[in-house]
Amino acid sequence: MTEATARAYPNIALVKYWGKRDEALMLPVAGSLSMTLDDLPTTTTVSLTDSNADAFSLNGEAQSGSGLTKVVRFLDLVRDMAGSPTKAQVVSTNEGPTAAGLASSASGFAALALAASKAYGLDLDLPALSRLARRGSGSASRSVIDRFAIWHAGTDDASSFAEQIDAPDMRMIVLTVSGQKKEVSSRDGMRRTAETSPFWEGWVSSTETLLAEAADAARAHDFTKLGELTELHAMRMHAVIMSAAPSIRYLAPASFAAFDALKELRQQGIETYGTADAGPNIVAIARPDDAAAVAERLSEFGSTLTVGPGRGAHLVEG
Ligand code: 2P0
Repeated sequence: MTEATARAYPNIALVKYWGKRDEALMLPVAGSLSMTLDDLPTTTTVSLTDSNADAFSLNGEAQSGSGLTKVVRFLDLVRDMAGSPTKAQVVSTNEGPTAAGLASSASGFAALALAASKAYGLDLDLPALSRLARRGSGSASRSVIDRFAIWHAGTDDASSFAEQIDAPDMRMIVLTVSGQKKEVSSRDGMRRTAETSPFWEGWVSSTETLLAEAADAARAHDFTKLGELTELHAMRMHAVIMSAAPSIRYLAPASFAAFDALKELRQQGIETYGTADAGPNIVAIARPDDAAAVAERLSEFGSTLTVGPGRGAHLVEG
């Protein structure tokens, strides 16, 4: 096969990834746990070409600069594995606005890992595909996996990959409070936090402990415990991020107001918990039957999208 098309979805972490122990290999300081979404896919076709350079187009626009460089470096990894010098054309489409604040790098590199490995004739098992996707973007290691994923931090390339974990069925209500591009990228923000926060060691060690508890709660289908740990871990992540110098603050006033609204809903008997990535948008989790009530309450703060657990990266017809 010299051409392959793959699709992958973003994922939202319940236990967050924030920090690398090895930037070249993209090894995280701690493990993480996420849900792969069933909406906002990236679809990517990789075709081997006779051209003397790789080409990459995203949503119909030819890419140059850092966007192209990231893809070329990733293709170099695949060419090393396959022992092939051949260049490739990569055509990628993101459904759903990148500005929704959902990491398109996760769906993007998960789809690229599968499409490129197939186009170059590699037949990778799931752990190998997750390891490869990780090299493009850490969180992409989790978008390879169906439904819920635990990314084992590992200590080297071989031991750092995601695998499926059982978890209670849930919905995520994604609240977009701002479509603005973030000021500090996750990659730069992680580096600055690790280099300057006096609380860094506490963040790393407490994440490992909390991940073990969250994984137990997920396997036991204990939604309450998993939800409490999810919100707690998001608060800890934003706290350590704010403690960087110069300080980084991703949450906006509307983000805090939305967390307060989730607390009110809990007091009214609707169990929902929140998390937030490297931006002001909030993602609430709820049992399926409660999702509509949560979405209605959150719509006061911006637009909402309700999603469920979705498929990991998979091949589709081109
Ligand atoms: C996560 N984030 O666990 C956390 C929470 C953002 C906040 O994974 O440098 O885009 O490409 O490995 O994967 C964003 O980090 O960063 C992320 P790189 P990535 O979802």
